[in-house]
Amino acid sequence: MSELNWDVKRLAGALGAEVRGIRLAAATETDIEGIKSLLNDHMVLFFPDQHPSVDEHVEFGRKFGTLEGHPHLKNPFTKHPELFELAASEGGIADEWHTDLTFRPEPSVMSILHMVKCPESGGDTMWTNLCAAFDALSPPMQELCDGLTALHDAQPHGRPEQMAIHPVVRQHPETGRKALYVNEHFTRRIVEMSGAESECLLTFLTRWVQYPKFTVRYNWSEGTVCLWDNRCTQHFVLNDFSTERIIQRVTVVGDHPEGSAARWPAYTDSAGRSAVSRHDRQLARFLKASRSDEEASKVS
Ligand SMILES: O=C(O)CCC(=O)C(=O)O
Ligand SMILES: [Fe+2]
Repeated sequence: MSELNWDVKRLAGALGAEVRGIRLAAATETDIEGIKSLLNDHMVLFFPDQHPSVDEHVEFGRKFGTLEGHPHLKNPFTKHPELFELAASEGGIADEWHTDLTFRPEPSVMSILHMVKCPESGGDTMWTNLCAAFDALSPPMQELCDGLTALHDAQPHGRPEQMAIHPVVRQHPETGRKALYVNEHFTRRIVEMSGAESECLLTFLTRWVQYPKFTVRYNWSEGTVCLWDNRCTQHFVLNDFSTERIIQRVTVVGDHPEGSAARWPAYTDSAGRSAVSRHDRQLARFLKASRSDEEASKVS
């Protein structure tokens, strides 16, 4: 079936669309191209009444690229190491705004989620459009952010030693749009600023992306499949439910976030020792380790 025959309903001003009239388990190559194009327009897509089996879900995911397991979540589906299940009754409600896995050098490109069991009420998920959030900043703030990079770590997963540095403004490889690429869950520090300045700017930016007009909120029904572009969105689960909520997810492997190069050196290079220098230690350690890795790769 061609994209033209699908019923596409935009859900909010900023992002999100519900799509009917296609059975994902039977998606052809043309359908997949149509879905990719819709995803570039809407950033998050919802396909109600799909109810895919685990095999169908994994097969559908593979049509978008190589799949990866979650680095830190145990997976009950041993047959499919790429699929993980999140049962909220066993902890793990993602109620901080985040882009998935930004503590990795190549955070995932896309996730495909199947809502298996809805709570009796509540448990909606929200997404925010990081390009709209960037576009709405004033020109001086855009210019400042576009020359900065930030350190991300996996502290929320109990793995603070897993870190990566990404541009604060990321350019989407397909649409060319600029996205504000910092999140309250994983982003720790602006590399080129002092700890105090970084805290101030990150607090502003990570709250700015949560401004309601950049978001969509989705109320699930069982059997809905959702795809989101992890390069230009963040998401947040409402922790307002008490009965079981189960999702299953597959994740398409990541790409390297591209953006403007840092216009200033890392702040720790020029910082003197002071009472606040302890805030710079994590960054200094990561930069030192990355530089010795670079030197080693030049030698070998
Ligand atoms: O449960 C959800 O709605 C989304 C959970 C989440 O953050 C994720 O799957 O990355
Ligand atoms: Fe997530």
